[in-house]
Amino acid sequence: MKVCVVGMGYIGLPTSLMMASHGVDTVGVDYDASKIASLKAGHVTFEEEGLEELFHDAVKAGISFETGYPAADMYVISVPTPYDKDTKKIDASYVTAAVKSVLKVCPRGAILSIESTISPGTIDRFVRPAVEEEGFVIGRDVHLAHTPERIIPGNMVYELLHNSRTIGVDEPAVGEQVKEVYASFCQGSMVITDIRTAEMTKVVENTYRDINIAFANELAKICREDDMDVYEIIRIANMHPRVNILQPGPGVGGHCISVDPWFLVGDYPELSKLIHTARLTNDGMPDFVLQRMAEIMKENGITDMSRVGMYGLTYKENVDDVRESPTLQLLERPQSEGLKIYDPWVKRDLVAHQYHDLDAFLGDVDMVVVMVGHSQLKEAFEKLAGKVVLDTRNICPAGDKVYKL
Ligand code: SAJ
Repeated sequence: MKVCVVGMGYIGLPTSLMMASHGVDTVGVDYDASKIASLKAGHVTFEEEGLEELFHDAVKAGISFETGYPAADMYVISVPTPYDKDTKKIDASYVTAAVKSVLKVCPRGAILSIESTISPGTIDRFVRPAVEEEGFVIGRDVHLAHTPERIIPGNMVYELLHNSRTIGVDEPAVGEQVKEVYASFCQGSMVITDIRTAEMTKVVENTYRDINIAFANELAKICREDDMDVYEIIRIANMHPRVNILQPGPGVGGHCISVDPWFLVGDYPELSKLIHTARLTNDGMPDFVLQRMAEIMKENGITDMSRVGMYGLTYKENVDDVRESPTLQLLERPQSEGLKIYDPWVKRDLVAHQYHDLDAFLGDVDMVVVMVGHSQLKEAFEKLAGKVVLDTRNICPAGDKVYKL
């Protein structure tokens, strides 16, 4: 079976490489010519543990990269699904545009599988009508599937191999065909279900995590109020066999957990109060960090914001992805004016007062706010000696001037 993966982004690229390196005849497509040129020249387009090696294996196995859509038996559509920040509803236009492009070239009987995260009901509301508008009969001319990804940035290669998967289809026989493609590399179990269940399950998984993190963040605030150690409390509570609380932090970023719960709030505003509150709690964490910074600055007689530095600009540790990152959220607040910024994973200039050298950055600040727990810092805590530190990730060893959330 020939597979065409549409969209060479954070999910499409590793998925296509995994298929190709496990013997599937695979083409990776993206309309961004510069991305395809760089892949053809032998460069991966983002940093991720194990991705280079996987890329070389896939190239050796014969993967090709194109800007045009080829004829294939199965299309895995992995394009962005942004959401409207005001209405909280999904913008399915990239998905429907990709589907329409595929329909121009796909042979009769091809499978079109949406790998992007979509809000529940998107396939019924947007994809089916788009296919029918082009004169195709679903189930006869083409088949639809939804195969939502589950991999976590920072551990994508391992999780692609080992996570279980959900395959949503209209017809079980099509599910078996899709399963065969993923079985080329996936060692986890694969569940075949209907499309709506697959859509909903994916969003539910990320919403569950968002609510759990919001609970941890709320506990951090409660514990701060009366000077209790939230980390110790969570550590002990988690020793209970049925308790598993996540960690508080400076907020929730990334393009998944901070976005997907809004799909449910946007579509079911009256029925999603808990989900909504959790979102607001997590989105409010950058303000809580600013409040903590103000208290700590006052206590240490620091009055000049330009003597304070934020360590970390990405949405979490050891990735180069800055989408919706808590640091970027915090920098939108007027109180952040003057802050200095450094992140070893962000090579381009993204924000004002950004440094590209840790020592130069530390040389210019008296206080460091640890926003991301990159390994670089974990291996160099001694460099923070003499600084006032606000450690929002609970990674720094205890010290006189080390404050927690
Ligand atoms: N975070 C905390 N405390 C924690 C865990 C995370 O504050 O205890 C923060 C992180 O720092 C980050 C944000 O939450 O800012 C999200 O990070 P994450 O590592 O929890 O998740 P993502 O967004 O990288 O990946 C998630 C994963 N979903 C689940 O674990 C349910 C991944 O499996 C999905 O494939 C991915 O979303 C996606 O693409 O949907």
